[in-house]
Amino acid sequence: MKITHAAFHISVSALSGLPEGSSPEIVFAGRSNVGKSTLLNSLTEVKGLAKTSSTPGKTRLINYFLINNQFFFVDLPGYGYAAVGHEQKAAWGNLLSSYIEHRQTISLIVLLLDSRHPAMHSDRAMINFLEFHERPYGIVLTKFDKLTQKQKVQTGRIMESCAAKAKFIVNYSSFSGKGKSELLAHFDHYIC
Ligand SMILES: Nc1nc2c(ncn2[C@@H]2O[C@H](COP(=O)(O)OP(=O)(O)OP(=O)(O)O)[C@@H](O)[C@H]2O)c(=O)[nH]1
Ligand SMILES: [Mg+2]
Repeated sequence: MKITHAAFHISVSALSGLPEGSSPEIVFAGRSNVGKSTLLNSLTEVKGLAKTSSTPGKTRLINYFLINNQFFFVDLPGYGYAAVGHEQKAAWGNLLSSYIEHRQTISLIVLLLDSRHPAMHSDRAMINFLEFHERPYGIVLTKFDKLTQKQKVQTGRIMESCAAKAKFIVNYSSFSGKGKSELLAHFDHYIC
């Protein structure tokens, strides 16, 4: 897949505000600060399209970006962000889980895991959730540029033992562009 056009479409804070129609959606999910928004900017090559920050909790809404006037990339708020209150956390959790479980137009969920700590409790819970609801998902291991050789081997072993139903696992660096063409090639299978 080649991305020729990318534009912000809409931000929503409730399921009732989601776009109508049948355009397919590729959704980026993962813990806060794992690099979802940065990956979206790297894939589209539009700097600042999705807002990024070194402080966790930057993305607070479900953000839709229209790609090639054909389908959506969806940037989600991260889970596991400690600095928001319990109530806010529960509200986000409910919104995100309902969205992922029920939204018919989702064609693929891209679960981003930090390649240095790929199997944290919240990530395993997310993988179990996706597998239980039989949602199609693939994994991107982010910030691969930060790994030592030893960590690369360890991460590979850990990933073999969880995420049995993942359609793909891609090692990614938004900074170097590693994994980009591989990931875009996977997307071809989910967008007709
Ligand atoms: N070294 C390195 N840093 C990265 C990479 N991708 C993202 N980062 C950094 O990670 C931090 C968080 O990036 P974001 O894209 O805002 O993370 P997010 O997952 O969207 O975070 P929330 O919106 O809070 O859920 C930023 O400081 C990025 O510069 C990468 O591939 N390599
Ligand atoms: Mg973000």
